[in-house]
Amino acid sequence: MGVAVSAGSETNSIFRNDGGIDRTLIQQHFSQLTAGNIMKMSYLHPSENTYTFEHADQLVNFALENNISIHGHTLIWHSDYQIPTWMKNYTGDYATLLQEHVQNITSYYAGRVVSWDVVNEAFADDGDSNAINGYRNSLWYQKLGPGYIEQAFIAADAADPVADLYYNDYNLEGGQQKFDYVLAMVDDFKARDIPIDGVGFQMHINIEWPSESQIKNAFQQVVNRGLKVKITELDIPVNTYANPDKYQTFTAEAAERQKDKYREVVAAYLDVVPPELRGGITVWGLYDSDSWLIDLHGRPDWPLLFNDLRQAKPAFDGFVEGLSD
Ligand code: 9MR
Repeated sequence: MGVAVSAGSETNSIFRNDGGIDRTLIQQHFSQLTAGNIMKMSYLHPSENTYTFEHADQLVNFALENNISIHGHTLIWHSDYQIPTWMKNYTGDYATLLQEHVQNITSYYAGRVVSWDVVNEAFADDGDSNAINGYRNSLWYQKLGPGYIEQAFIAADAADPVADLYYNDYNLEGGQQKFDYVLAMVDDFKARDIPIDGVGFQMHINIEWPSESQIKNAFQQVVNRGLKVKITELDIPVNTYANPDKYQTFTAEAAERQKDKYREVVAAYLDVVPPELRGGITVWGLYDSDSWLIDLHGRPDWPLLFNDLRQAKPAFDGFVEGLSD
């Protein structure tokens, strides 16, 4: 049971003066933390010869003092805003850059971080006209070709052979072709002994999509390959792309539908994924207004387990029912 948190000097940091209520909530309900932002590339490695671990260390120390594990997010990502400027402008050897970046961070946290999203979002969305053989046309792809993904896994494994290494992405669970490309990569990695332990399903879904059978089928594909399944970024908004303005307030009906979907996801996970392949379930934020979705669409939503008063919502009860189903 994990949750993504704001930390360091972020607005909603759990370490701000009145963050005690959030830290208590975390201690009560969660056994793993992911940094929502502060362990991304630009935060940990802002210039070529500078690594800034201070804020991440504060989070890692808080977790370990409370018997909470840390899932590292994320070593290599395409996101323009999260690639430090020096990396974009680099004129040296990108293979060395990538290897050193991954190895330095992974070895620094070896023994303190139990698992990593080694590469995040390397595959393109269905219909992306810039895609190349299914790959996202990212800086990494442009500099190194598809081989950058395995290079990152090899470097992470060399620096920390114990941590679980995940490939992490969104829109894998709704029947998209993107998932086929991910599975082909997994099969190729396994055939060539490239070290990978699991697939992270971000699961930024909503109350209407995907269906239970789509979710189960996607998990099953990874289980069939003997890899771990981790739900890494779960949130379930009630307003959807198809119905963007349906709920202007969080009605009792919306809360019940959301509760049902949380229960469905958790129950599907436990049903399909055997204990030894469970990487766990992480929700992407602690309380509703902490969610990235609020800023994204500029429309109201309530996607998480706790409301802004830090009270458990029906969604929380749905999650618990899913665990006991
Ligand atoms: O929730 C994160 C938000 O606060 C950041 O502004 C954004 C860009 O760094 O990243 C969000 O988290 C993303 C995660 O790192 C990767 N999967 C998608 C998440 C939501 O955009």
